[in-house]
Amino acid sequence: MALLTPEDLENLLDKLEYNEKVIKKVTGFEIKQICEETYGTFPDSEVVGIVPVTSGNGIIDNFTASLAAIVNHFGLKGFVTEHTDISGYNEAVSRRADIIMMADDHIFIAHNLKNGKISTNHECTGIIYSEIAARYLHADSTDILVIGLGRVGYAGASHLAKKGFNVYACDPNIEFLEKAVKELGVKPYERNSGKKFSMIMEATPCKDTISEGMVSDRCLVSTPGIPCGLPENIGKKYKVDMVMEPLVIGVASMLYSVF
Ligand code: NAD
Ligand code: 2YH
Repeated sequence: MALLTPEDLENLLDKLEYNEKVIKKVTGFEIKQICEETYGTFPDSEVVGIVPVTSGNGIIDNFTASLAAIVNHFGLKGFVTEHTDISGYNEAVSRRADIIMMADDHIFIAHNLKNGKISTNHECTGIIYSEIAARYLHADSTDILVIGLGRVGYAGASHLAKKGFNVYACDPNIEFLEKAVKELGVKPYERNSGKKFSMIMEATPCKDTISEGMVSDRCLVSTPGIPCGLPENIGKKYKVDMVMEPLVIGVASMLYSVF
């Protein structure tokens, strides 16, 4: 599994500001509004305790500090515990956190201690990026392509299928593709089919996953994938709008899902 790097976390709020503008332009909504409507929730002055976790590859420089900045950006009070791991968890509860956020190398969770709701970053990231793609104002049909059916992409495809979209998907992992066909009713996307999309959600850890044959003119690519799957020349040639941001949008989605 790909871990975030300290470089991914540089200038997060600048990247957010750019993406806020793109999201408003392509959907007509702000991220907060999309989260509110997706989960039917609103913030209520929750306090968020963020616990650094040392297991596995250990602390990622700036990860918990970035989470605190994101929490504050969305109008909540966030603090990073002085202690790590179990001691940090105990400290967060003692300091009256309503929501605990913490991540190891495999999973990143938000747990609301007041209402018992728990969310994962991979599922909430899939939901919010697919929801952004689904709201594209200039979509030419309800056909949408999901590239990558791992943890994030599967959650996105599932969200879109539940919303009634006509979901096409591809993944070199045949088991993942067959599972999505069987459980979600997605259609396998054939690269040589000539079918192009005005809405694409990309969720892979690979470059250049988006090829010229997939994109229609002025399509929207909504992608949490790191690195970017859209080659620059294709983006320019087809005047693609792209939503791509390494952490904040997914974290906003996690918070709203547990309010
Ligand atoms: P994952 O490893 O569970 O799934 C990735 C999937 O992509 C795999 O099933 C793989 O077979 C597939 N894939 C690889 N190459 C492909 C190709 N050319 N075409 C189609 N599918 C291909 O990973 P994940 O947890 O789902 O995360 C996906 C990406 O999203 C990673 O880069 C991760 O770092 C990133 N991520 C970003 C955020 C964010 O907030 N921006 C949050 C979570 C994850
Ligand atoms: O980046 C990660 C993993 N890829 C899980 C995220 C799921 N999308 N984890 C962050 C690890 C943070 C570290 N333990 C810390 O600084 O607390």
